Amino acid sequence: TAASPDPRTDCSREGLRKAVLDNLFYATGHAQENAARGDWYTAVAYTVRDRMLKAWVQGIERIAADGDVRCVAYLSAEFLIGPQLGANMLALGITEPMREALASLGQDLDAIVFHEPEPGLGNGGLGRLAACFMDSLATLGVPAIGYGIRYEFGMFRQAIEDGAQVELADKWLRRPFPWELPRGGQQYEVRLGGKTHMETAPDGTLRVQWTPAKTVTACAHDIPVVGHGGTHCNLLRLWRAEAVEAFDFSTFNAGEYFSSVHDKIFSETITKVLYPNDDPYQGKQLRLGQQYLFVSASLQDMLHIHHSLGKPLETFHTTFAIQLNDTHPAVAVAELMRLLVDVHGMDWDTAWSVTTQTFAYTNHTLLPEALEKWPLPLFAEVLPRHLEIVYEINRRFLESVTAAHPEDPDLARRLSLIDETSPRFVRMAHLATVGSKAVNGVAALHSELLKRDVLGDLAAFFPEKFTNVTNGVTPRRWLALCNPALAACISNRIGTRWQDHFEEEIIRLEEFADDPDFQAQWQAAKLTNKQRLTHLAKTILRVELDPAALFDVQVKRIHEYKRQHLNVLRVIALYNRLRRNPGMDFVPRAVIFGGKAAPAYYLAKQIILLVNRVAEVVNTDPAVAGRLRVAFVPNFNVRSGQVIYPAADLSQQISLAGKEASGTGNMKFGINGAVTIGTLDGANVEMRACVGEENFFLFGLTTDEVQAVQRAGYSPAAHLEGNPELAEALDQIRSGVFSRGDAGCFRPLVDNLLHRDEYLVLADFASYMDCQDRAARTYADPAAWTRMSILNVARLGMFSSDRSIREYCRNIWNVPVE
Ligand code: DL6
Repeated sequence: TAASPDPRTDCSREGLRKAVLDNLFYATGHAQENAARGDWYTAVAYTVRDRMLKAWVQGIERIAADGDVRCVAYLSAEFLIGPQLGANMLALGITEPMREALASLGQDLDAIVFHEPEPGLGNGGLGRLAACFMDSLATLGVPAIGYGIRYEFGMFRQAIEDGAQVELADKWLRRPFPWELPRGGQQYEVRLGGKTHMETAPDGTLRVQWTPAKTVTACAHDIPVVGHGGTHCNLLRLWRAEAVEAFDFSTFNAGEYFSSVHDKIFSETITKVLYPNDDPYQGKQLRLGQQYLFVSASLQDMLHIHHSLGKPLETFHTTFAIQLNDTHPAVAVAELMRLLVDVHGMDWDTAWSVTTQTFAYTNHTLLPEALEKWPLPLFAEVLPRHLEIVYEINRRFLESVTAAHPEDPDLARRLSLIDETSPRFVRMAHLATVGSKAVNGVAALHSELLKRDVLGDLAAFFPEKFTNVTNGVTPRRWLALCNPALAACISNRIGTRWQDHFEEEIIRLEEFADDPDFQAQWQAAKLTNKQRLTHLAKTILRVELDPAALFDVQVKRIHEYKRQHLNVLRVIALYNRLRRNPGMDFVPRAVIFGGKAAPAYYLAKQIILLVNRVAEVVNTDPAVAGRLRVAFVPNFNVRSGQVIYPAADLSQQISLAGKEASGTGNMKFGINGAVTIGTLDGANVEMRACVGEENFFLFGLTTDEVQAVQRAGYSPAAHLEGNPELAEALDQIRSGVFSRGDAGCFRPLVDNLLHRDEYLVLADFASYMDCQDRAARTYADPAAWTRMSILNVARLGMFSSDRSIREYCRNIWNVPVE
């Protein structure tokens, strides 16, 4: 007789049913009759996790045992992984049997999946990119470890109270997180503060000794990242800070009960909370501590793995290719030098050669103010030994600069790792560039502008290092999982291979772009998704959307350069048109916003308030009669994104040209069939080239035009003269029409637009309005619009993160990939 299937790996409907019941009882302590939704979630999650463990353990073994294959270590302060259950079932191919198993128990899989709290371990694009990359690495079978921080509180939860953003703590660990395994065996000591001195080593050489002020323990928590098909599993290893000694008995015995746990409190604070970006860096001692903790623990872990392979230390770079995701982990350059030179006694030149063959650095911003730099006194206080190492790297580097370019005596100042303006700073982007063998931007335009402007001097000095890898998103989560209706429609025509061969396969949809049957199915899928979002808007916002309206969506972080206020000005202008002429021919629109503002970013918070106040007026005006609706979806995150992207008809990518590094929301909208209205910024440029200019609504100044306007002296108010719609909208905002009569409410925002307008909102307004009108006219022709929508999806194959990862493997990491 055949052996009975293993109850922990059996993926049949019956096997899953039994396992869920088993876990329900033994993991949650509940019988079926009195289990709540959260208990069912836990039971299903454990059932799925069991089925991942074999591949997981094999993945770890492969990394720890095969020294011939270079392992990718992706160092990122953020991994915005999103809900795990649905994605893991999709990867294992057990969604349908699980759905049936649960249905037989009277449970709805979708409701359980939607119940899952999401670990908000990232701010936005950068952290989500890291998660898409982990998915692609696993799917392509590339051994990889993502190293990051296990924040106890992730990105704040955004509530909207009376139109304004309110920040609430994100207690994502309130219930146990079933997807992680704490690894007691993987703990490393990390030092902070103190001072250094010279000491003679036993071999007679002088060595620097670092006596830290504090030592904390970094503890590993592993999350599996299973590739599509379930055969390959990689690792996300997140570090949590813990006190070396939880409790100081001597202080306790002296009667100082509170002080006895002081150290524990201090240590655990390090990984307590994720910092929102767009905040000034100065004074964030704890943030430098966070960065150093995860970098140091990760490098110690890699050295441990390398050592266990029995390979000599000089070959460390053949075991690991380390990618620095922005500058947040850039202190790794100095830390690897410290570990090799101070701890392992390697000579400086060999250590530098190993270091510079190990690291590569991805830049993610074009905003000069977002380039990370640390005040020297703060850096010296937290990392005294690293500052010495940075000085030594800099001394040698600047010697080579001066030797190569004696004709440019100012070059050393511009390239230096130290910004000498007062107060002095360590320039992390310079440290990352000098210590890496490759530096890349994340879209073609971004990489060009990095070379030309932001890191121009460094790029001229190291031309061979600079390259581009355009971002991508995983078609598993961002199409197959989030949009089952469209995924089914696609698979019915071209099969399911597009899920892991997106670029190759999705293009085959092109031939159906004009097929009436296919168009009807496509429209039906979009309608299903719009109904899903309509339901969400109704339940959480009490806003009635009309699924037949054009769903026009802008979801992303709220920032002046992303220009949500340009979008609002447009809404006000449309509103005025409708009010003036209620009988006009008007394509009904639902304008949907979502996104968080950094808590200290005043103008971004004013923009959120303005959206909500405009919604209040527009949505209740009988003259509008529901033809224009405005909604702000609170707490935009991966989970709500999975509902919002699939429902969009029009994707708003309207940042000022030359400011958005890439954008990845643009790609998520695009592969879900939204047509883009956008500027020539970030990856929009490449997306437009792929889909064809006739399938993209382009407006606005180009990067060069922006620079020319700014050079000539930009006068925002001049744009009001020929544009009464714009003047009227600003006047209404200023006079209190959208602030319940309070004329002072939006004054800072309006004054900023009239007198400064750094992001040229007023300059681009007319072009944006014209383009919006073109989009509305096209939408009124369903066949033409649906054709555009299909062609957008069919031609966006290159924006799969699988393609990005292949490029990293071939051009940067030198790692074999299929
Ligand atoms: O590369 C991922 C993502 C880009 O798509 C966005 O354009 C860019 O704004 C974002 N950058 C950041 C910068 N944070 N820092 N530093 O989040 O990266």
